[in-house]
Amino acid sequence: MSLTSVVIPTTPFEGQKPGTSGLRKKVKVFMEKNYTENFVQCILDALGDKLKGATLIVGGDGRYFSKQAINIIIRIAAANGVAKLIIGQRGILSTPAVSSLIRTHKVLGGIVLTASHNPGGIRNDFGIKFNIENGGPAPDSFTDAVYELTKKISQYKFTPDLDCEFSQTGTQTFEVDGRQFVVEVIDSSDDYVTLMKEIFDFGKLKELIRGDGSRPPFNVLIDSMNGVTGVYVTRIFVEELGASPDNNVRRIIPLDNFGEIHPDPNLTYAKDLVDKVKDDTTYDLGAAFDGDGDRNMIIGKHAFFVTPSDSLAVIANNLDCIPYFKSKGVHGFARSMPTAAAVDRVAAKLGKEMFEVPTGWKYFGNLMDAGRLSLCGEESFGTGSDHIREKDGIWAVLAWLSIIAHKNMSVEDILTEHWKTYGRNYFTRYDYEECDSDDANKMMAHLEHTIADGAFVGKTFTAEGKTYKVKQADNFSYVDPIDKSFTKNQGIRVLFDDGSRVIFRLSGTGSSGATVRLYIDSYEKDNVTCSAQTMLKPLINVALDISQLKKFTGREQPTVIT
Ligand code: G16
Repeated sequence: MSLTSVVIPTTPFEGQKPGTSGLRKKVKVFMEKNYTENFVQCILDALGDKLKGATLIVGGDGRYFSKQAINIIIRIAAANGVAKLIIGQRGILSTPAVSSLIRTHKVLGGIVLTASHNPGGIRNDFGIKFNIENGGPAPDSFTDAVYELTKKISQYKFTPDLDCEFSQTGTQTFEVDGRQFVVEVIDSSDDYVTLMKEIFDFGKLKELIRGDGSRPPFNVLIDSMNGVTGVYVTRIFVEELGASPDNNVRRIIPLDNFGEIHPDPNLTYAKDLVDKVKDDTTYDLGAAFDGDGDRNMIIGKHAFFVTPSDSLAVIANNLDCIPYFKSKGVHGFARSMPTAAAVDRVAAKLGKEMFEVPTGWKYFGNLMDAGRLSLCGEESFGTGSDHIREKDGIWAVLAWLSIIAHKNMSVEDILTEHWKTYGRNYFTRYDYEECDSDDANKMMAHLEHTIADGAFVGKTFTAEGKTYKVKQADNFSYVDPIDKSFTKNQGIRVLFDDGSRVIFRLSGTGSSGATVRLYIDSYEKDNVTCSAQTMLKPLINVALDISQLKKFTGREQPTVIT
């Protein structure tokens, strides 16, 4: 049957400005008449002439409203001359899997339906982001263009009678306006599993998890937090590596409301996992992922916590345990600005280039494409390499298991050995979620004003008997070394003369209100086994003093401490 597209008049919505990683709003906002349609049309318009005849990947973490959004995308894409959509079965694709598929199939890009670690369900969040040809999140220049289009959109193209099933794999062909339009529904995990098998030695990992003649099974507890990784965890950990479906994995069925939990792998929202690993001392490693599978948290026996900054440094120091890097070689390392500088010390020792970029995975892409970056990470529980252009939760756990298999050491011993070699960057992050936006903006303005005072550099602050002298203070900006694009206002940094730092930023991933993030980082050469909260207390008090955070936000305590 030949289908005909129509043009539907619409009017702009305010606030369709993508944040750190795509547009994230309450589900009810996306459900408003034409809201999703407008945004999807603007993404396609921003692609310009390249769109006609192109192929796009579509999928996401399966959260509430995903199926409706995919139906909208199918009908708009067909009407706009897209030749083919490759969709994950039931709309399910993790964010790393989308990145991999874009690269494997060499297509124009992908539309990812997720609000990542934000809660899902009808009362919570939905999100849409676009990933470009290299597999990575679209750069600011693209998302800015989309935003400009959303402010003046007056119509979108739609194929109302196009009904397309995506619950089963297979290829469907339609004729729309006399052109062929193909939808290929693929298995959600095949491509990703193949990629992981190319990167890691699955035989060795299986021996670790199942045990062999020389050592007992290494007991893991992998927690998908009811998010999309359940599909991949089942394939990789249970079917390929022989983990027990009863004892080694949990919450592996993706639910559209994540079972009413906050699918964010940190010590607060993954406390359940932390408690289990603490209580059951047979567990050697626990790991959790977020809703769309790009974040990860690693804990060792007795729930020994590995900060994401340390995780990155340890992986950097042990890349020779991973076959992929042995064959491809190791180029530079990178981290986002608020991430503690532990990896910088590894880069210095190994003689690798080191980059410090703004918060957001999109800032790593150009460096990887230019062959200057192999491994990078962020304090926000993101770790990944140039195998794709997104951070990758499952990859990070497989990297850790490869290191453990190679060194035959516990997570804690690996960390302790690392700190003895390099010293330790003590790090903590305080999040003050859902603050009033005006209050948060006033606090940031106060900080801008404070650091602009010529007398601020050189000033001293004392808390609990420790004195810190300001060496440098700025609002972080970045010039991309490859395309020279300039990004400013990326967070207020106060650097002290002993190497400690405090950083203030507003989150770019929330859907309402403002989240203030306070990052604290301090380096110790020898004193490496203290509690981070004790060690950093004076610096935290200095940060609260400089920012006047309690006065501006009315908050006595953070909502999340990492
Ligand atoms: C997203 C980006 C990350 C970034 C994080 C920061 O994470 O992909 O690169 O570090 O946001 O979040 P915020 O702006 O809230 O500090 P995700 O996992 O939400 O896609």
